[in-house]
Amino acid sequence: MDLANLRVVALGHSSAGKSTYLAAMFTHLAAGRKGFRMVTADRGTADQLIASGKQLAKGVYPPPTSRSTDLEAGLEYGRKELLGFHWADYRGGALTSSAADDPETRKLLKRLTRADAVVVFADAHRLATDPDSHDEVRRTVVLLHRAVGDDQSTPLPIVLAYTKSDLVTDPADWARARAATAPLEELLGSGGRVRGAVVAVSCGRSPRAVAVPVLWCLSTLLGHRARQAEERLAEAKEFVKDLRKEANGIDSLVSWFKGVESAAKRLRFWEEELRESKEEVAGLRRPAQRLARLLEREQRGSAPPAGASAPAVTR
Ligand SMILES: Nc1nc2c(ncn2[C@@H]2O[C@H](COP(=O)(O)OP(=O)(O)O)[C@@H](O)[C@H]2O)c(=O)[nH]1
Ligand SMILES: [Mg+2]
Repeated sequence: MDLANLRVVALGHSSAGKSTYLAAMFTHLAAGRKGFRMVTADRGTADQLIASGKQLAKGVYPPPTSRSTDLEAGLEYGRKELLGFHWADYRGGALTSSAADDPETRKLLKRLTRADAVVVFADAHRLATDPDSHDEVRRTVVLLHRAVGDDQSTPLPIVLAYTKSDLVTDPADWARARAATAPLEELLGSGGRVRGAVVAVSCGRSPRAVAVPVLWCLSTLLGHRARQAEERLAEAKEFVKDLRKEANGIDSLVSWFKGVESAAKRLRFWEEELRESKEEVAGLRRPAQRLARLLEREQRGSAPPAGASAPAVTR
């Protein structure tokens, strides 16, 4: 995992609402929130996203396009770039084809095995009304198992975003939609490296939770890196403390005599480690805490109405 180049895969059937989401999310975060700001070097794309974001705020949806929207973006804290990510959007094809040799499926599988985070877009309205959409959910679960893979050392944030939640008002419809996605919600709560979240999103005039899916991914990964740095710092402190006791003239002489590395030399190494990890922690701790707080704020009221089984959010 490289915090400057995180790979986020957006998965969802065509017309699930991926492009609309991207515009709403980017517009919301590019305006700046609690010291964080989303930026992109690609001015053309930024202008386009913000133009559709502004239309969305008026209740005007962009026409559906089959084009997939990719975005290279960063999240700034203060004026400094904190992390960078690539948002890759996957259209329907690979979700409906079960042939593993289909080129689009193969490409998607490759992307998924390398993904740092995945956002699954599921059209809540369609799930409630069209039984054909249920097969897609099952297929998504199969694909996601590939993303989870065997490597257990890094967390994998996976968000299930129910889109068009403004169109689903009847609790019975929500129950139907959530029953259909139960296998997916189960995977999200399955533990291991999976850090699952379930969110009801709406992008129109009364936007809901538009920042949550992306912030969940970024905050989970940043938090993990910050904890790793804290652990490294604690380890370096211990070593330095012990080695300071050991490093003296006699130790140097004995080590030289035995032909082993002296405590003084190891001390120099661990002092350098200590300095580096102090610097790393200083750069990560505060932004990670702040980002977690921003996520918490944006998450309020974002859980979908209760459905079949799984918990709304798992950590
Ligand atoms: N009511 C409602 N409709 C939405 C919402 N998001 C997307 N849509 C509709 O879904 C259509 C397809 O969305 P799009 O983002 O192009 O889907 P994509 O193929 O997954 O990128 C849009 O043209 C809108 O009409 C939403 O939050 N609420
Ligand atoms: Mg699209």
